Amino acid sequence: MIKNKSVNAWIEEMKALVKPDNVVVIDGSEELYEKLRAEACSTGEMIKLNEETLPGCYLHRTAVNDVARVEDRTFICAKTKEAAGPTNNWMDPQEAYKMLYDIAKDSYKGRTMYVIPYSMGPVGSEFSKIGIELTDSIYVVLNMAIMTRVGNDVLDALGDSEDWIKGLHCRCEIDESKRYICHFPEDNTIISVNSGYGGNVLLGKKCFALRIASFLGKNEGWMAEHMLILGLENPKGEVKYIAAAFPSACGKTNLAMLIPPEKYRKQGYKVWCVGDDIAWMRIGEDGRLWAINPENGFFGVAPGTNDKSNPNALASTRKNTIFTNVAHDLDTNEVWWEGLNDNPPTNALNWRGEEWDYKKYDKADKVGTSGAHPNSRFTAPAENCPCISSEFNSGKGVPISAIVFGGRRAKAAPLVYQSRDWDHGVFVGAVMASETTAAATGKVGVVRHDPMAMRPFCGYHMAEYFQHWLDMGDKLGDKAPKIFNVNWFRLDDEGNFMWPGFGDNMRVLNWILDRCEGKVDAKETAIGYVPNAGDIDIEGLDDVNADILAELLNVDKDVWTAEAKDIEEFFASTFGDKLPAELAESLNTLKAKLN
Ligand code: GTP
Ligand code: SPV
Ligand code: MN
Repeated sequence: MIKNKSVNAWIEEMKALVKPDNVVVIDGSEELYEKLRAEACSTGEMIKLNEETLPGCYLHRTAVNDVARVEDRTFICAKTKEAAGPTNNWMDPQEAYKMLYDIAKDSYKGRTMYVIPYSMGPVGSEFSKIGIELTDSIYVVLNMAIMTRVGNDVLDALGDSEDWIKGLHCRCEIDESKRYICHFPEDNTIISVNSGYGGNVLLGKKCFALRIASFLGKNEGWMAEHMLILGLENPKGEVKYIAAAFPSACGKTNLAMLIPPEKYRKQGYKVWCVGDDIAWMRIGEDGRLWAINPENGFFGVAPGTNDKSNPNALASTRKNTIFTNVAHDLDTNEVWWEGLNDNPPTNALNWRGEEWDYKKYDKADKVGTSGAHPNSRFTAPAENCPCISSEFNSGKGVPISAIVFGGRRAKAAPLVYQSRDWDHGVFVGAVMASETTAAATGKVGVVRHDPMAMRPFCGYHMAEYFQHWLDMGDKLGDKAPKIFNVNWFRLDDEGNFMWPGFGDNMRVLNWILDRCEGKVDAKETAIGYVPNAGDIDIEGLDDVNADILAELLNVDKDVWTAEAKDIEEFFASTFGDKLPAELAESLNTLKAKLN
């Protein structure tokens, strides 16, 4: 059925290893998907939800020990440890293959091998890249069918080419102690064993589109980034595009689908979503930076999504969506999660599939007592999104005016600031830090350095990645996007968010675009340009007055002196003398300006 020789040869090799009972090539047809859905429902792997209120929607529960990315079990198996760099786990490729093949051996016995030909990016676009994922999970097939472009036309576009990414996924026994997510950047290969959760097994996403693609991008002169892409349309109908990198569960999906405050809507402002998680960016013929979203759907955080915080995301999940690890309302056969509304179901199963009493919910023990897991997710087709950009399927991408970094910082980072220039912007991205979230296993709420929100996703030495950013800036010259940093998560002394966030983040995006167009002045501080009082519109905000805004924009000398010390320690202990000189210089400038 598959004509490509290199693909066939690899499938034969993998069949001999994992020994499936049979092989099914995913052709992209609705008939085949329908058959697989029916099979998954018959085995209990998926539950069909209320066809009237949630047509085409399903619920899936992963194993209780398998609910998030496993960063400590994720490896970059480059030839040398040095090539993987200080921020990645490393394993020798030969040792890794041997270990993984021992685990994978015979693991498809009694199971079917599904062959998923998929394209990251519109099929046939110059920007796009093709992968083949082998999996023994129908859940993975059906998720990949939403998240990527899958089927025969991908094989047609591939033709005889040997330029494609291998991905082997084996569920095995979902044994945590043998769970490994391994990347072989020099072989264009990904192997994932003993997991069935999203980012560990939907190999087109973090594994390919970030870890492998970042390595390809460095070698080929482009960028693969953990960024949303949005278009902001002004009342004149002009659309300007912004790409923003925030760590996992720090607001990318929400910002990408933002609905402007009423006052702005009335004037004619609109936000269009191009992507909510990953951007591939190249320099176009005009010398500007152009971006595509390589994905075809949203694998979004469910908790907190509601018709006020993110109506567009909620609307995207009302049909043909797969829900993972949310609560199941047995009365209505619908789904529920914390923050959806104030009416938790009274006859429901929690994310583990146990009878659940919402009255026992304890905020301090979300994993133990909540209906939905804090990292429960929806997999929704991008085409469902009411604000999907008309450029979403454009093979050419969209031109980026501004790059925005951001994270969860209770104190240090102000609401928004602008870097002095591109190189300083690379520093601003490199010194990002954020509180950890439920998107990865491990402790939640600990501040860690997460440069460019790429710490878990950069497929090579991060100091070289910084250098690649600097090199891209040299090539872009005066056509480079302007670089900013935002923080929606600043807390007051009582621990409340000081900024309303969500739709009101539009007020900050407006300042950012005004800066890009040279329409507004700013105040120079030690860390960069901060808005002048009065240039962030707070009209109509109940909880933000001029004093609170001043506090939100304040760059505290003591806090930043401590921050500079912490950055210095991070740079020295992590990168040593591999740190590009431009970043060391920016740090010196920061220290000098603080004095
Ligand atoms: P990944 O899919 O893991 O990469 O996450 P993401 O970056 O797309 O994050 P998402 O938009 O799903 O938001 C994660 C959490 O942050 C949700 O609980 C949101 O409610 C919350 N959040 C998003 N935007 C804001 C904001 O502007 N202010 C506040 N306070 N919370 C926000
Ligand atoms: C993230 O953790 O950044 C996600 C979800 O987008 S996952 O696909 O699991 O990586
Ligand atoms: Mn993400």
